[in-house]
Amino acid sequence: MELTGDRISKALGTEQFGRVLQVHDTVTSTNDLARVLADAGAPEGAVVIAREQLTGRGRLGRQWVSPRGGLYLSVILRPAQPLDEWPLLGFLLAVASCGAIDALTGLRTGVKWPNDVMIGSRKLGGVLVEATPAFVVGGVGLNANLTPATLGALENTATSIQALTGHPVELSALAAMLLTKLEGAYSRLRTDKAWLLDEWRRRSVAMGRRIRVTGATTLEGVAEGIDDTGALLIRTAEGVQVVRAGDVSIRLVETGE
Ligand code: BT5
Repeated sequence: MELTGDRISKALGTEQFGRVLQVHDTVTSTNDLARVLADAGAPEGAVVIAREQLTGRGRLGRQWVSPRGGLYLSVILRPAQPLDEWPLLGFLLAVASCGAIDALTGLRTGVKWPNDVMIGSRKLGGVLVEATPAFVVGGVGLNANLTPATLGALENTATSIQALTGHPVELSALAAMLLTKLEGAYSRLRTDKAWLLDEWRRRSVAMGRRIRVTGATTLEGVAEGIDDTGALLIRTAEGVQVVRAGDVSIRLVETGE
């Protein structure tokens, strides 16, 4: 069943998120369109969705492979929290994505720092948070109904809901469930940051495992968790190091044990 604004609206359990909604067929990047919309004064919770993206992007200028069958969604946020707490919005989007997928499919999804959506060591989705002083655009890409053929070169590191469950998920229902979970989590974040951090920790696939951090710094050690600002704690031979999101990636290191 095709993804449509009508189907999403009917399934929404929100007051605000997704009530201003654009659904496009093909776009460059939903984050770009959402930014234009936000600049023009769109309210918090306004959403842009596309059936495919031509230049979908990840963090640090990386590409996000965005063929038909995936969900590509960007939401405008105008958070009241201080700027230094905005990194938590990435956790929020990842945790809400997990909640939506689990509720609709019965899968048990996890997260990998800073905000990958995972099943085991395979990537099922990603989150891109782009902030300006006036607003934040939160982008989510979920591999819903992608086949191994459409995943192409990513076949060994990525997976999709369809590949895992054996049947497609309804994209409009997935979008509506994601927005419903997101609105609930976002309003909870105002008074209860601990809930979000706990939920993220509970879903972490790397906790206690050997990881390698690459980027501005290169470190290898055991993932100890996250602190209350969302920074990653990694135990290395030199002690516990704090890694902030930004110019870094982490990989699970297979130890063969
Ligand atoms: C992310 O970046 O994981 C954030 C992805 C966010 C995509 C959404 S879609 C809606 C909105 N509009 C956009 O233009 N973007 C957002 P990062 O952590 O940098 O991961 C990127 C890396 O993941 C790539 O370098 C590939 O290795 C891998 N990758 C690319 N496409 C993938 C896919 N569809 N599934 C799994 N892995 C993928």
